[in-house]
Amino acid sequence: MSIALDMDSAKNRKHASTSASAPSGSASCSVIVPAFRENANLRPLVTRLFQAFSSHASSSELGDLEVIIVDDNSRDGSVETVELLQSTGYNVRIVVRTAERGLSSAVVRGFREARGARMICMDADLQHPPEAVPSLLLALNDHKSFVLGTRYGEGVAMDKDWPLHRQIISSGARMLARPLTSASDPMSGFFGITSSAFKNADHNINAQGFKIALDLLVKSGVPNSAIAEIPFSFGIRQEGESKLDGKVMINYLEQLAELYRFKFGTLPCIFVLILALILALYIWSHLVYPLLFS
Ligand SMILES: Nc1nc2c(ncn2[C@@H]2O[C@H](COP(=O)(O)OP(=O)(O)O)[C@@H](O)[C@H]2O)c(=O)[nH]1
Ligand SMILES: [Mg+2]
Repeated sequence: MSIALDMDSAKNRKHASTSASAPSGSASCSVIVPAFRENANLRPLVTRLFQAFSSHASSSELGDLEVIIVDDNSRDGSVETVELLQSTGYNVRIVVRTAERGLSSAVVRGFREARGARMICMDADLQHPPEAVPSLLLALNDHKSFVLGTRYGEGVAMDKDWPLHRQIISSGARMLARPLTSASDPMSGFFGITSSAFKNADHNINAQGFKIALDLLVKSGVPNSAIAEIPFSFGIRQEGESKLDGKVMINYLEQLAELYRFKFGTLPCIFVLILALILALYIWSHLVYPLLFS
């Protein structure tokens, strides 16, 4: 059985000593799945992934697949589900973290554990279609070291049904990331990276950051020409509930500030901020104020 347990207490240590074992075997492709209380989604996710992988026309080019679930001690039967899947021959393992929590750090942990040269990250809740994974994996090659599943590509009209305020927030958020990357959907949680590009970023990664794909895009130094984009339709969560809370905008702005400093340096950022403030003051005092109050 391949179950790795992180330990933060004597009780867990005792449990770990009986059930943990080192992973075995090799893989050329790794799929990383951060998961918190996703037991009901794990079986359909893993079976659909392997089905999509083996039935793909280019499956021989892809080689072997491993799936790594990074679970934050959900205690909802996820471990038992993975054991069952393993016993029926699926190359899947689960890392149960007990000392750490958080989506980005779970993804980073999975990438560090992975043995594939091509690595994909996807949600457990089936909002990212497992059937699209082979296309993302195949998009990674010597010239493309990053692939993004984009919700804004051709043929995908993902936010046309959203209320106006959500559409404005969504395009505003993407616009703010524009100076950092040309990618159309850098906030996507469905993305892939080669193991070598990941190693380039690893020492700078902010594992507490908000959107890990955006962090990796900036910190791996992957040029815009090396980013592939695959449009996909964002599905509906199948089971369980979203773990996102109301602080998303603040978390996103904090992450942008860090990435702007990383990419452009602190002084240029302060300079641009002061210019933006002066411009905002000018617009307020010369255009908005006279229009509203005179
Ligand atoms: N390991 C781990 N996974 C998480 C955590 N928060 C969210 N996830 C997983 O990350 C994926 C995306 O989270 P979700 O709540 O669906 O976000 P949403 O799709 O933006 O609503 C799902 O597979 C979650 O189970 C966390 O703190 N730790
Ligand atoms: Mg989700």
